[in-house]
Amino acid sequence: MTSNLRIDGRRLVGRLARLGQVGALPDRGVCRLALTEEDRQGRDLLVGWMKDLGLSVVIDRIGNIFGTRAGANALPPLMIGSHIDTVRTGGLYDGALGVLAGLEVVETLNDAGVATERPITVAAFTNEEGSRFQPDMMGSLVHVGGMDVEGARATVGIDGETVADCLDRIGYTGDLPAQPPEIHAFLELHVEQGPVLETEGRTIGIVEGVQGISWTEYTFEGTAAHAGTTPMAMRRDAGVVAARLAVAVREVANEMGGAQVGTVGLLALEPNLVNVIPDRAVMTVDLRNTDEAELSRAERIVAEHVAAVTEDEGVTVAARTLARFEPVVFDADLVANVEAEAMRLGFTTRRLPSGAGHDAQMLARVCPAAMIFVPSVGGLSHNVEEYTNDEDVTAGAAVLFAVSARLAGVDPKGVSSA
Ligand code: HGY
Ligand code: MN
Ligand code: MN
Repeated sequence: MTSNLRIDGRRLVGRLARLGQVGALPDRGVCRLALTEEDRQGRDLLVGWMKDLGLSVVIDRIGNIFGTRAGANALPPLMIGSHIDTVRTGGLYDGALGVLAGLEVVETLNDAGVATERPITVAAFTNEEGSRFQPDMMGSLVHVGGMDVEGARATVGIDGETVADCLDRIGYTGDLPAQPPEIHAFLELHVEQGPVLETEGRTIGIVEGVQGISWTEYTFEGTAAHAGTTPMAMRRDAGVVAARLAVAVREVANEMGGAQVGTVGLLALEPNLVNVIPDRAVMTVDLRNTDEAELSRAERIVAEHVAAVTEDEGVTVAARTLARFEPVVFDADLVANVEAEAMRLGFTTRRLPSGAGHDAQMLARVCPAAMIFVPSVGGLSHNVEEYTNDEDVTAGAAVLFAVSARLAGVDPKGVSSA
């Protein structure tokens, strides 16, 4: 019954462009850091669209937004979702595609007057990126009971504000208690954010799981001193320790090879002046691997480097875990379902793990979850040049619609005669 139903790719691309105007950067790209004024504006736009589509909208205590289309029966819903917060150098597609494609699924069903057996909930989770407040995937982690909501609300961000204060300020502390949901299945459409699909000329990524993530913040304390008068042997230079560790993180990833990746994305020196030896350095280390044992090995090697370099330079170190998630494998049957629908629709496919973290990895703790990838041009993301062409956006949404219709149980009686 759903074969004559098709999503409207132009409408979806139009919504992506409209949301991309919220937090638009001067030349191109988007900045909607979690719980900022720009995030509020994006949330307001999304809630308005949800209400226009007749969805009943609820917001929970960590600010997750849920818009539900009723089904013929009060069954656990199919949930389709992702996030609309971005990194500071974000693009139009990371996260937004998954939420807005969920709206497109709903609008396609509405236009056709089609009822579904079970409800469909479109979700936008708070602070998926984790750039401002760690850990990442915070809203979905709270939603599935993996993080205490008050603990999450008490989290202090990189700019010193708490999640609670920011949520209250933007008016998105909802009444709904954060409670483990009863969900039939979870689907997330997302851009690949890497080079695989484009390099191999494939349209649809069949995502088998998400690699493990390890985020650690290191604070090194040395001694501020004069850059000109202090003999080299007398220095306790926090900056040089951070620099040596940053190089070590790259070398560890290269030496381990395989799926191992390592990144130092944040590095701040104090007092950060040309003629003062830094007495403080704060930096983050992001390590990831599809294999948990290898990821743990990488963590151990980096810790050994930290001990050796701080000992050598005579500085102290404080380490703080910002995020630590083991690799996740998605529900094999649901993954196969996604693959079968993509093939039935005639798209080229390729199975792969996700290098990036996603809300789906949290929902996988409470229900069958799966993801659909579409190619990122140049493999770029977390970059203002992020781009996925309209044809691939439409293809991904078509696969999402086909799998959603099947999971939501399109009620044959519901198909309008028109
Ligand atoms: O860091 C990540 O993988 C995601 O963008 N939060
Ligand atoms: Mn994302
Ligand atoms: Mn991201």
